[in-house]
Amino acid sequence: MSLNALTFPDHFLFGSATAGHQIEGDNIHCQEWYDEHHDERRKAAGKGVSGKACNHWELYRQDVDLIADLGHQAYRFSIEWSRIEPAEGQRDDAAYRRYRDLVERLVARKIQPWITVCHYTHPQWFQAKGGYAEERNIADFERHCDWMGRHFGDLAAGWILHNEFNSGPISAARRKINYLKAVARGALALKPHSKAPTTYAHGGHYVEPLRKTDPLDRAATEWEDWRTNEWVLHAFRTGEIVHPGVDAENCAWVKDAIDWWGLNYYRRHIVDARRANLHAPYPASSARRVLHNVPPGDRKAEHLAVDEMYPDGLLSLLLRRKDKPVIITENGYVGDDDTERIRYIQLHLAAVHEAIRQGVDVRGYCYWTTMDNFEWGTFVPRFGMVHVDFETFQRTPKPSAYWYRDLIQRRTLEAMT
Ligand code: IFM
Repeated sequence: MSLNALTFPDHFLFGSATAGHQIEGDNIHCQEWYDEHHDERRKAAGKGVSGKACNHWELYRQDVDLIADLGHQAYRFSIEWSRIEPAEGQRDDAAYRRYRDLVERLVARKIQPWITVCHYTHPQWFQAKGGYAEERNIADFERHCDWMGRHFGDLAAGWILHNEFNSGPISAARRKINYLKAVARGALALKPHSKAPTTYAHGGHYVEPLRKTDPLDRAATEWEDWRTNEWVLHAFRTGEIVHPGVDAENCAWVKDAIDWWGLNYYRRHIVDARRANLHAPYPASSARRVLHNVPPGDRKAEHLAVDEMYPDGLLSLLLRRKDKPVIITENGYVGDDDTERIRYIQLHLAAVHEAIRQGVDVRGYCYWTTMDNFEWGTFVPRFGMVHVDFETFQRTPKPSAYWYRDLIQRRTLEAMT
């Protein structure tokens, strides 16, 4: 494998990303927190609770300093709706001031704040009303976006309305469609208050047929691609919402409601039409293989283990997004082998560079994730560039954090052989 020196355009942003529930701790008014403590099925599946997470709620000042010292130009993070509005119609001013201080500190350190309005977690009161199962509840999110625009619109560099709603099961079609409409209505509500671009973080679900010439595998791959990716791109491009299992709908206001494409990407998915859930194991491939890099015994962690790095999947997803600017809202390596983390970033940034060369207007890259965090049920898999001791909350940058800082200064990926 070889990689020539690749230079990124001056306007390209190098940054990192987090989500409130995964780092703040004590996010007690959200449904996720409630479920962590009361959902018996979740407990039976061996999932843990977020607790204090990284205690970022209290340590945010030192975290901003750390992110600045590591040279990041952009920082994607979420402002938790359930902290801002813990009960319907009641705002928590102290929580608002703490987030405002975070954003002001980022701006003071010349780090662009990319604000996620909802990263999976919802206020309990919103879920009690049915959440996104009920189309009428989108109005609550729209109202919240208007409030967010009025309170953070002067400083936000970008808005990510929702995270990875695109790829849920067919049975959740109605809910997925309501998420899509919420992204569109939320983006339109932010517009009067903010010049910053709006987007959502698309869970980049790169799919390939197991047997390249098998008609069933090919058809199943097309189907997977539509129900996970293309239905959303098509909706934002045309206003037509076409999701399997639901009659199509025309919503002119959805067309071009967002300004940029946001894209999360981790790995490829192999489709086998002869399996009930269509997902096949990775075939032996020439792609660079990495070790199973999480300890056995933690089911969630095992599920995240990566068999390979597949940057071509990122390139392919980017090449489908030539019509708007793009920001990579997440891309990251899970595991303790920090040398492999550097290799993962190198390979994926090389794919980003190639996409730019081929005409995609990619404006930035946010590594997932700034610091080790709570991975929705477990602290075992570590994605961070900064190691976190979950007992003492001590932060220790890994070698990859310093490597990334040097890359940001040089703006050139060094040659790799
Ligand atoms: O940690 C998650 C994040 O919340 C959403 N995207 C995938 C990440 C890694 O699993």
